[in-house]
Amino acid sequence: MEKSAFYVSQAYQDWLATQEFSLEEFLSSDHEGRYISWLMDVPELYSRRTPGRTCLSALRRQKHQKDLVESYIQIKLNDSKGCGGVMRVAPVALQKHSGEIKELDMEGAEIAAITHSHSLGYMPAAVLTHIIHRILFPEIAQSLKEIVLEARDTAAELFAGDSHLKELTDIIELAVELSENGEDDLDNIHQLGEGWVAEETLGIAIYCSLRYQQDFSGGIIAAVNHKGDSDSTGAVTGNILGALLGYEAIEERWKTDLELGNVILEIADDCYRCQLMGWAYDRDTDWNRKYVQIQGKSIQTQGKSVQLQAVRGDITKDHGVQAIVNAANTSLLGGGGVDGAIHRAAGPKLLAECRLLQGCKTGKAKLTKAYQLPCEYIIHTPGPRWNGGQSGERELLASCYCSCLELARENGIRSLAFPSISTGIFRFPVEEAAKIAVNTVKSFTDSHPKALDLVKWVLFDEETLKIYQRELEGRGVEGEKSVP
Ligand code: AR6
Repeated sequence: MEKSAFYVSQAYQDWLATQEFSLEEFLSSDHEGRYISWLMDVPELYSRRTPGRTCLSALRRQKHQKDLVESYIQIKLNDSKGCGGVMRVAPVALQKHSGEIKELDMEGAEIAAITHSHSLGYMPAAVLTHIIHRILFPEIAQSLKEIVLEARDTAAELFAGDSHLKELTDIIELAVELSENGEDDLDNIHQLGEGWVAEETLGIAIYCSLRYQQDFSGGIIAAVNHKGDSDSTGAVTGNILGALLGYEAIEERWKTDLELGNVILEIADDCYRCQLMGWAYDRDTDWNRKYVQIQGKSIQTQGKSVQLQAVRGDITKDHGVQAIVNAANTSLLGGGGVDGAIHRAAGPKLLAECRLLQGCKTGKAKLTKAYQLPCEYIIHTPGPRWNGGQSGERELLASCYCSCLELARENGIRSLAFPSISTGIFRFPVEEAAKIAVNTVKSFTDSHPKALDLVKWVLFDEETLKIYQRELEGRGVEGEKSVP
């Protein structure tokens, strides 16, 4: 399964907090490291707007889950086929997907299944995902009706053998048929049901969209004027007609003064930009910061205490960290030692990005992407050149470590690897450098216990490794040995 359902489930936990706490309570409690989205900074969201009970109870049960769930469809949390799942799934379809469309449909179903475990709760989400994706990324010219029928067929294939499948395909077919009969909307909609359950919501939305293919307002007005769950049927109809007709087709009177309209547009823009980058968090650092690792949280590893390690190796190889530190010089344009190795391994794009940074002062740090290196970021810090110890070298070296750790924290980087800064070409005595390095990192992690998961030193030679290990052991941390 794609990771997206896991990320959505974590974002739902953010939302759950807004239903359980006021903004003041949230801010005054110890939630650092527990939430992921910038939306937690939007005060209006801390408000209960009759959330579905199924949804609340499903999310409360998942509260303490930390690991990647293989399939929400397999984990039955309830037997609900309420419309909450299908109603929230439309953004999945915005992905420019390179594989088969049924993989995306399944992703939609998986996301609906986070809260609704009955197959009629999640199968309609697969159908809606399919419809919206085909509208936005057509492979051949197809009418909306053809798309709907294709979505039905794909669901029939995906969920073959499900005992409720026929109820879903029947309601889709009925919606298509009714949309062509010329009768009154209300009578037709009531034949499809009231929209409280997902297959009815989908049926009503398909009906309204087919009937009002050129008329966004007409479709929405039909979808919200019946005695059932009209906000849900209106929302799903809006998903389909919005994809079909575009933002401009939404009448101005419905867009002006829309509550949280700016927040909605910001999320839409973020989705669009992230999609252009192939949903690659490392390329779209804004997305990463706003939706994946905000507040220094890495959702796969939350809750563990910080690990400090010294290992022997080449820092340009894979050490399972998000960022590596480069012992750079103030030009940031490359050099010898570890700096040269990092530039060679990352490729020429690193130098191109470094040129834009206009250097860096000794003791400070700057961040770049990692390009061909097996991590996400490089933190570049120019260490001090050893000049007998009377020129503030010790303070500057400590400042290198502090600046790197601060930068990591600000960017949600939870694991990083340092080389032995300044002890090569800059000739800082290794014993003293190791003491400063370990002391500085230790006091940072003591004062920010939730900011990081792992700090490693990746040391090139056995002698340097032994010195760092001794320092770590002296501070009660056991150094881990590894073969280069
Ligand atoms: N992986 C891990 N450690 C390494 C690697 C590697 N691939 N290569 C070298 N080291 P140095 P400095 C170790 O000289 O003293 C550059 O020209 C090395 O054995 O790289 O801070 C810059 O542009 C030593 O223990 O960095 C600056 O001008 C440690 O990394 C200047 O050198 C640091 O050695 C910075 O000098």
